[in-house]
Amino acid sequence: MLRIEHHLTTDDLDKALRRDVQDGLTARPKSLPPKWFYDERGSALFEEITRLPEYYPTRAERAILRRHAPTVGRASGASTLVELGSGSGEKTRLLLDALRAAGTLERFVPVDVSGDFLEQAAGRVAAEYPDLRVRAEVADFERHLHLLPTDGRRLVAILGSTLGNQPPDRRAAFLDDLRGTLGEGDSLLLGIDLVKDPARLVAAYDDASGVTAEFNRNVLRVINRELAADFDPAAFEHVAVWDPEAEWIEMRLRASSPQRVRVGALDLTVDFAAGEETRTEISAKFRRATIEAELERSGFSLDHWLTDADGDFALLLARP
Ligand code: AVJ
Repeated sequence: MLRIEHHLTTDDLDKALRRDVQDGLTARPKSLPPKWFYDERGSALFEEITRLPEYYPTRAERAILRRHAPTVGRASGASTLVELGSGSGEKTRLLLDALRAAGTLERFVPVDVSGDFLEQAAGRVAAEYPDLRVRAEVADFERHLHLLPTDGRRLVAILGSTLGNQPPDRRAAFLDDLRGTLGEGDSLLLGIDLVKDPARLVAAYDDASGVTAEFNRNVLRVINRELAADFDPAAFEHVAVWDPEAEWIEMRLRASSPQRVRVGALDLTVDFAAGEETRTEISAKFRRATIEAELERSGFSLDHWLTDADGDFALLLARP
């Protein structure tokens, strides 16, 4: 049984993109938010990234779930799995199966900004789990948490270290907001990538076959198409650097020669100096003590800390 709720119109998305591009390309240093990577091509490139030998997070998180999903299922006792960010793959199924085995599963609520992607993914889950009520929510979980269903015992999953793409202040605001929407009996399942050897971290974001570079440049193609811009993606080099103080990976696009770019829909002309870098993503890496403190500050307490055999990634279960 499948229902799709729309909280975002194409007009909302268009406005948000315009604002982000206007603000980001007139700021110093220039930046663009990572959420605009994910059009159809960008989503396919991300899927390809998750299969790269260098990109360990997806495999590590899947290994944790293969081993510990039953613990999560029993400990949460949830009737509703709310998945913030695309819920299409094996990880979602491992959680659904665990909740079904625990005897509590009734409903699945996948939430994503990309309506087409969500419809397809939710449709597949609904077909595979005929007894499950699937209610897909096309929404921006930074803004629409209060619109999600509140009945039943909920397990809110944020997998893939998605939380790490937000800077610390926005992350805190988001966790506060999430805490405010959860009640007694609900729980939070958070997948986070852990601090490790910088060489491995950089390799995960600068793979030898150049898939991440194409993924990074894809934001320029999205802006070209949606906002009538004339970026030459080939004139921008992919850069991935580890910031040891902030403990995050930063992806940037470096203009290899001076570029003048016209963004028609904004009536904006932007100049890039040779070598100038535009930040396109941060991907924070965590330590147990710091994420535990962040969660506590927002009113969550940590119940389970689950890692893969190599200690690369952690899945944590917390309660309000
Ligand atoms: C899975 C969305 C969190 O930060 O690892 C992968 C996306 N960016 N390679 C991450 C990403 C570059 C990503 N998230």
